[in-house]
Amino acid sequence: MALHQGTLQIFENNVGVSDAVLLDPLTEDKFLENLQQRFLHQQIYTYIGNVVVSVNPYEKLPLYTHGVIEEYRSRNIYELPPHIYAITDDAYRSMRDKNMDQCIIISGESGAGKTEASKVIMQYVAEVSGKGKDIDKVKEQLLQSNPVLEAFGNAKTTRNDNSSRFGKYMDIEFDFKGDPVGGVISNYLLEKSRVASQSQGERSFHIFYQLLSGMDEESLKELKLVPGAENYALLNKSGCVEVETRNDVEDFNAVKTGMEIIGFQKEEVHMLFQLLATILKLGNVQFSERTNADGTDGCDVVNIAEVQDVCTLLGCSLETLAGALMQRTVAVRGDVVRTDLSVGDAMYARDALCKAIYSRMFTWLIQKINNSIKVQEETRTKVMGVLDIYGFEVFETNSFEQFIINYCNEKLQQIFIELTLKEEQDEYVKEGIEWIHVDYFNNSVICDLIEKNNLGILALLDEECLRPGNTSDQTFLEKLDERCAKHPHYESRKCKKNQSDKSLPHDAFRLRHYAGNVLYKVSGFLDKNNDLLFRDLSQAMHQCSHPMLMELFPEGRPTEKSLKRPATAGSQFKISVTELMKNLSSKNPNYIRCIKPNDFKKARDIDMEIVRHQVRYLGLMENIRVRRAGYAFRQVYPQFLFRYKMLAPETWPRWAGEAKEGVQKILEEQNISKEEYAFGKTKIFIRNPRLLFDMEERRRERMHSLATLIRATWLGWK
Ligand code: AOV
Ligand code: MG
Repeated sequence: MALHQGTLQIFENNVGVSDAVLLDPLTEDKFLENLQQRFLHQQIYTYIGNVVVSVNPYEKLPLYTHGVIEEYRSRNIYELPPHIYAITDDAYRSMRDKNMDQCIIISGESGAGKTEASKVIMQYVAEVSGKGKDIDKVKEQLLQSNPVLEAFGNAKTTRNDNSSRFGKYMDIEFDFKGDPVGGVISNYLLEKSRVASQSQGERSFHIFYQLLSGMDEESLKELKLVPGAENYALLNKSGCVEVETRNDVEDFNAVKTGMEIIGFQKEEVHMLFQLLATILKLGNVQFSERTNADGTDGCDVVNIAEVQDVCTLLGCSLETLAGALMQRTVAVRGDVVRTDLSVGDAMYARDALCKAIYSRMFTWLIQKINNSIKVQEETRTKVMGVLDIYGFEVFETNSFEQFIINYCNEKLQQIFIELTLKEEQDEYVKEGIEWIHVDYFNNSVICDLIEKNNLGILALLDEECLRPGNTSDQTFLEKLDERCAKHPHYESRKCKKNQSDKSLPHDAFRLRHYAGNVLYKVSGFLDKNNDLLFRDLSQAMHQCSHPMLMELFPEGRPTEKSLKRPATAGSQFKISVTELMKNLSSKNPNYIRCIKPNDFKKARDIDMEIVRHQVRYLGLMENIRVRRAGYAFRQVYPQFLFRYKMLAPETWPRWAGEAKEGVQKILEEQNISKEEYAFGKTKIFIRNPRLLFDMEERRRERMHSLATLIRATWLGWK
């Protein structure tokens, strides 16, 4: 069916209300019912003003075809049913025609559909922008970065079979014509602990399984590997090797093709695979206890052949690597001594090495992609950024990683609140209309609790990591209990207010996040924040003849004197998140708010309580209130005039004067109090959507009587 012009027409063609701002009455139940009704009719997108709310359908819907793209191309946002294409098109055109840098911020909990949405955006931009040999190459490279990054940075979790385990912000850069000329990807803290272990039912990063099932046996042999993830200690402990919804063999081929298109050299791809093999082999290395003559503990490698294989892969001597795995060099009063590691310490060091190799390799990969998609300074003029970051997470056991991920989501919520209000305010100022203050829940109190200089949880964690003496996760918790006990969003067993709360164990603290309460077990916080690798290991890596490793472990250079402590993981993350927020604030923001309909990854199943929870923490009702508190509806004068001109005798059938005056005539004719609307410079602002419903009703009646009149006249003629 052809879709007509006109803002409100769309509501008639749609199930429910396409823009929740126009809900009447506006209640949470009504909002949810509307989402549900639409979802059950495969209308997964709904607007709140210009924000897209997207409910994950968990099935392929015919929403992303070439034909649909053509429909949305260069149309106004309200002309067609809500779609990511519509806001992408709006953002793209504002960027191209008004020279405004844009960003699209996608948020929502794990599995809600953020990564899929980011791909939909990229697909749209690629299709509607210009064509040509060079442009097509850039587009192809940008698109191909997805399968490659997903292979290395995504994994199956209990919440999502393809969960992003890193945050990604991608700037797509355009020339003055609006054609893509390149891009820059920034990544945020990869969850590298997943390399060493995974929770039951989860997997490590996809690439390991892809390699082991997709690579031919001959090539695997060259990498000293055998097919089958079950053969590797790092992959066979979580009870999950295969995932029904994923095809590791196909995906492996896609990754190889992707790397080729992006411009990876054959040798580079080979080196990456060697490092993956190294990690898998190292993971298989086992240690046995040994008691030294002086009574101290030491260890031996049980399966030295595995270490030998790694040495062959990396080009290093067995003595160096085995030595670095079993011993540690320490400086004691100016003397350098080697001490043996206990089995526990050796295992810890081995895992730390696997994680370090993987995460540094990931950073290398991003740099490599960035180098390929980089543009010449002169051609770049405008930017569209797409943010797809890990969603808010609550698992059975939550650790440092969830703390960091949830902190990031807390910041995104903060920027959403700030910018939505700010944008609204700016529009009022621009249109010369008085701004009315709106009350809203400001989560900056939680952000402060986490990030405040010297006082926040991150600072206290750093303090505990850097403080000499016997510090541990437990002393960290004690410090938190002491400093944060009074904070309304902090809870722990030690706090007076929570002493009778049996659901709070002694080794955890709970944060009342904007999105819900999360209990964090402190075990591992210090280690993960410290993120240290024994120097012997970094030196061993640097000594390898493997060119990539040398680059990845620069601190292992023998001449590297500085034992300067690298910044902790937490403080690095805080810095990059702050930068990200600054970057996003400098652009015109567009939002996609993703919602997960159920916990079973099931199509056509919408659990209203689960959705209600997300609607609450995404602050969607507040979002609607902000839009409605002042003037719920606004439209440029000519469009408004065109739609309602039959409601006033002066404007019907034709109005020759200024559009603004015509609109004034129409509104006067409706006998509405003057406080209900305001005249901006280019738009009419209407306070209560009810008014529009009434006008729509009158319009329908008028159309009906006009049609009757025309028919009667026609019959009369006959
Ligand atoms: P996420 O990015 O929000 O989670 P994804 O975008 O990976 O979630 O979506 C999870 C899964 O839901 C996908 O693998 C698809 O199977 C399905 N899905 C999502 N959006 C759509 C859609 N528009 N159409 C069809 N299926 C969809 V996380 O990365 O875990 O926070 O860290
Ligand atoms: Mg994702």
